[in-house]
Formats: sequence, structure tokens, C-alpha cells
Amino acid sequence: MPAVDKLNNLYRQAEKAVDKAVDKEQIEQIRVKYLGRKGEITSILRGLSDLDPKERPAVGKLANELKNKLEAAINDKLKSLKAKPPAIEALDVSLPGKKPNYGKKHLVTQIIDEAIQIFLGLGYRVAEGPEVETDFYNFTALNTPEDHPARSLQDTFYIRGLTDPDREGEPVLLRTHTSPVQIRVMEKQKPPIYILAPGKAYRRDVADPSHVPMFHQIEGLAIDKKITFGDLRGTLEIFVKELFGEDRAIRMRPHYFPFTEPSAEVDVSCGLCKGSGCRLCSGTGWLEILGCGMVDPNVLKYGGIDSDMYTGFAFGMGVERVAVLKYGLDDIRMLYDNDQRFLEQF
Ligand code: 2U9
Repeated sequence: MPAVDKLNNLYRQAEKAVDKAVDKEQIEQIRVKYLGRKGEITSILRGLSDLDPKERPAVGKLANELKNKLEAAINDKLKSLKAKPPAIEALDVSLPGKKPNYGKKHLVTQIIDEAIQIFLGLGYRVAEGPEVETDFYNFTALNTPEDHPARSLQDTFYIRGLTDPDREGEPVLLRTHTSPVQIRVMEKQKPPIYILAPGKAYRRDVADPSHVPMFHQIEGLAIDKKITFGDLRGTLEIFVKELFGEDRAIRMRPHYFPFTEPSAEVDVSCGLCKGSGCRLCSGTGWLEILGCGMVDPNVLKYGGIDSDMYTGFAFGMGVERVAVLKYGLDDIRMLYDNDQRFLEQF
């Protein structure tokens, strides 16, 4: 191909490329390709001496002209790229915005809040107390025998080196239930007492699908004249139906706790199979959710309450367990993995 035609072709290619270029980098690539030290137009200018002497002047003139023209086109393009408004101005403000990722209450907090609302409606108030407790409030005042396994180093987190300033030599520990809160209220307040004690509790359990060493409890205490086991049953029935649904039933089975006598465990009818038996309820039709009983007179005495004048009932439940049963969770630890894809479902 004659050198003049080759030059014209190269220029047309270069011109098209400049036209299409969208940023400085692409322009720079074009400049190097055609006008750089080893660029295609530069090479033709450098190779003039190899051409037929008759062709040289015309090729040399055209090559210089096209080189200048391309330089000018490149400079113009760079200017127009700079002058272009930033992409953000092309934003369509009439489009709906991106939904911000709002936080929400943790499932455990939601269940505690729901329980509080139910019991506020029954005339209870919320009581709180320390998570670092003394042996007296956590065990002794709750009628727990000195040799009870719950007091062992295997089951309870003792705070090494700390002892109760009010009771010489007695250990300080992380409360294993929220019950010491109720003892503290009994000490300060005369009956009638109707309180709900939600909060954290600690036990030396290795985490597995149904245990975590820190968990939450909701406990309740009612002390008044003539409080009966029937009041306890009625209260729990109202609570369970409000929390799980009106179609659910409860049943009570005799049990033993050091702090209540008589004591019972409470089951709710299985919501998955409606009582006929399934995987969730291990074929029984019932799910265990609560423990309860009439407050042992010894416990009333430890709280400074006259057990001849007053009776009371108490109950307790694990909040994480309620979450597992309400939503059929496979593993309690999911509540504390902090995987948002899990947590945001509730
Ligand atoms: C006082 C007197 C009595 C609280 C009670 C239970 C039964 C109970 C368990 C449920 C599952 C603990 O989290 S769990 O492992 N609790 O079964 N708790 S009666 O009784 C009290 C509390 C305070 C002054």
C-alpha cells in the first residue's frame, strides 16, 4: 500500500478511537499508539529515508500534518472530558432511594419486651438487680442446701478472690438465675408484691445446641394474702396463650425446686403438630417451657416476709429456650453468632 494511503488509514482509525474514548487513560493509550516514540505515525516519519526519493516530500508533509491534527484532536478531547459534568449530576432524583439497613431489637429482647407487656397488663412491675451476686442472695436465701450441685465450681462462675463484705468468707459469683432480684425486693418491700425479673444469668455450661454459658431468664413472683396454686395456674395460662397463641394449652407436671413447694414444670401444647406428636415435641405433643411453684416458707422468711400471713407463687423460664420453641430453631447458639441474615428474620 502506498505510504500516503497507509497514513490516511492510520489517521482515520486514530480519529475514530479519539471520538470513542471516554477517559484520560484511553486517550493516553491512543497517543502512545500513534504518536509515541514507537508510534505508528512516528515510525513513518522516521522511515522517510527508506522511501523512494520522489515520494518523500509528499509523505513527509502529510505525516506532519496528520500528526499535528491528531495532537489537536487529542487535546480537544481531553478538554471536553474535563469539562463534562461529574456522573453524579446524571442521577435521576425521581427514582426511589436505596433502603437503609435499619437495626432492630434482638429476638431475645423482643421476647423479654413482650413478656413485660403481658405482665404489666396483669398489674406486675419490672424489678432489676446485680449480675454479680453473693452466695447468700443466689443460693442460701433460695433454700439451696450447702451440698447442692448447683453451688459447685463446675456449675457456677465464682469470682476468685472476692468475698461478701456483709457475710465473712462467703463467695461472690455471677448469678445463676434472676431469683436474687426477688429476694432483694422482698427485703425492701412489704406485700403485696407482684414483680417480673427479666435479665441475664450465668452457668458454667459448655456451649452446645441447647446451652450457652450466658443466657436470659424471666422470673415472676407474686406474694399476697391467700395466693393459691390456682392463681399460679391461671396466671401462667394467660401468659402462655398471649405469648404463643390462644389455641395453645398448658399442662403441669409435679417437679422439685429447692425454692418452691409444691413445684411443677409447665408444658405448652406443640404448635407444629397441634398435640398429635412430631419431630419438634419428640412425639409427645408437649413442649417444656417453664418451672414454677408456691414459694417455700423458708424463702419468704429469708426475704423478711411473715409466712403465716402471706403466701406466694413464683415461676421462671429461659428466654433462649422460649425463642427456640417459638421459632423451631435448631441451635440456641445461632442467637449469639451475630449473623445478620439470621437475626433480621425476627
Ligand atoms: C423467689 C422464690 C422463688 C423461681 C422459679 C423456676 C421455678 C424454674 C428454670 C426455668 C428454666 C430456670 O432458666 S431455667 O433453667 N426456673 O424452673 N424458677 S420457680 O422461683 C423463685 C424465685 C424467687 C424469691
